[in-house]
Amino acid sequence: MEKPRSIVILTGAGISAESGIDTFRDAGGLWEQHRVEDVATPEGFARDPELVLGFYDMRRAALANVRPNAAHEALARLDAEFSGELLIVTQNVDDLHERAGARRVLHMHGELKSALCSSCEMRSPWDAPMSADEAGARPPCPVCQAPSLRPDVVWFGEMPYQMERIYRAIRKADLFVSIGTSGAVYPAAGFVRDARDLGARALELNLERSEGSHWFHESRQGRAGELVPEWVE
Ligand code: BV8
Repeated sequence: MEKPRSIVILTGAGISAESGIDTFRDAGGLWEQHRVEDVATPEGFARDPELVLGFYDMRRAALANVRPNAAHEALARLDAEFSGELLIVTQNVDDLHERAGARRVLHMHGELKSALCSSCEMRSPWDAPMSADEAGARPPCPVCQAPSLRPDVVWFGEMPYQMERIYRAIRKADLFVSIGTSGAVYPAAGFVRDARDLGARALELNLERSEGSHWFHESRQGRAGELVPEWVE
């Protein structure tokens, strides 16, 4: 294939696995410790806010102990060197793409290091616990001071962020690359079909075949830390 002019890259938990961040569905993954219905839905948050806030506090705090891996670093090099259109759409809520130096990153499911206020609906950078302190007080929203912060992540049943911007990029893409995702959750899992229908070439780089592998022109199995630098070079 001649050099692509416009690339969309979709990443999932598998790209951060070698950095030591649990994936969702692999054995011992995040969901195994908590039922997804309990911690990644608005209903779960309404039912037990402290359980959900604690789940995200733990994951946010863990970011201090992990570093980007060779896959994040390869994508950051691509971002710096590729003169065409490039968008890294990540389902991940960690900050490893940015810490590797990537700039054209879109977090469609939000970010651990951001807080959303249920009162004023403003989002603020956040890197502290959100659950109540020993006096039972929740931290105030940096904008309106209300004690109504929630994790700025997209839960099941909630609309992912910047979908129009993502579909605009997919419409222009002549290459769609999916890295480290099980293809289990929509609308992200459907992007490969949209890209193919619009004429893009579709490549999957994943540890094992995923639910969507059959939609890709090419699917390579292996660790992202090896496959991504190989592909970027
Ligand atoms: C919406 C953020 C509508 C929070 C997440 C029935 C049919 C179709 C759809 C639905 C349905 N019922 C409900 C739905 C919709 C639902 C959905 O898709 N459900 C699924 C379960 C069927 N989707 C939604 O609700 C979405 N919203 O549809 O809104 C709407 C419309 C209008 C108005 C309002 C609303 C929102 C979904 C977002 C949920 N939030 N995360 C948080 O992080 O806590 S989802 C979460 O799981 C991730 O963000 C990601 O999106 C998803 C999948 O996880 P992966 O990243 O793929 O990780 P996983 O562990 O699954 O896989 C890891 C992969 O890596 C594996 O394949 C493994 O082999 C590989 N791997 C491991 N190690 C390595 C590796 N690869 C390479 N190298 C390695 N070393």
